[in-house]
Amino acid sequence: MSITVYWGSGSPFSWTVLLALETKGQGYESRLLQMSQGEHKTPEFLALNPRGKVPVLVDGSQVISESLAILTWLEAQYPEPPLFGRTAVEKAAVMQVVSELVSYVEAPIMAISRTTFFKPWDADSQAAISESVAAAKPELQRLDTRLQSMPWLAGQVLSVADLRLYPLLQLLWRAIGAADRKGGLPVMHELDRDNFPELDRWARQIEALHGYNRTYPPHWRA
Ligand SMILES: N[C@@H](CCC(=O)N[C@@H](CS)C(=O)NCC(=O)O)C(=O)O
Repeated sequence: MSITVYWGSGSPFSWTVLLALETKGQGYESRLLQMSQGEHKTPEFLALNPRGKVPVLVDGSQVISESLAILTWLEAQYPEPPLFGRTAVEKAAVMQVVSELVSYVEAPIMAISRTTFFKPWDADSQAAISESVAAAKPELQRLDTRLQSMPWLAGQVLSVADLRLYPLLQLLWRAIGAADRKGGLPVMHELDRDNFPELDRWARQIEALHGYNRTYPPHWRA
C-alpha cells in the first residue's frame, strides 16, 4: 500500500508523524500544505479531515487524522521497530509518558508558541506567556530528571514518547528566539535548552536519527 502524509511545516504534530515514518523506514509521499495560503482549508483537504488540521495520513483506502491515531495505525501496520514498546511493562511506560505529555506539557508549550507567533506582543500576551512558563518549567525539570537514569523517555529504546516531545520542545525554543526579536521576556529564558542538560543530550540523539533532516520544517531553514 502507498502512504501519503499531509503535513504543515513547523506543526509539531506533523513532525512527530514524519519522525515515526522515518524511524520505521516507511517510504511515503509528502504533501506539504502551505498553511499560510489556507491549503488546509480547501474542500479537497476538508474532505480528508473536516477539522482542517494536519497531519492526515492516507494509507491505501484508510484516511486517518489525529497524530496519536496515525501513530497507532503505523505501529499496527508496520510493527518494526516498535515505537509503543514490546512488553507490557514497556507499553505501559510509553503510554504513561505520552499521557503526561498530552495532559501537562503540550498545553503550556502550545500556548507560549501561539501567543509569541500569532498575538500582539503586549502586556496581556506577556502575562499569559509568563503563566505558561511557570506551568511548563516543573514539567521540563521532571523530564530532565527522568532522563538522568535512562537514555530515552520511556526507557532503553526510542518510542513515540520521544517523538511526541521533541517537536514541541523545538517549537518552544524557537518561540524564545522569536520573542527576543520582539523585545524579549526574560522569564522565557528559564526554559532555554541549556538549562536542561539531559533534555539537550536526548535531543541530540533525536537529531542523529536516520532521516531526521528530511523531517526538519523547511521554512525554519530559511
Ligand atoms: N490533536 C491534533 C492536533 C492537530 C493540530 O492542531 N494541527 C495544527 C497544526 S500544529 C493545525 O492543523 N492547525 C490548523 C487549524 O487549526 O486551522 C493531532 O494530534 O493531530
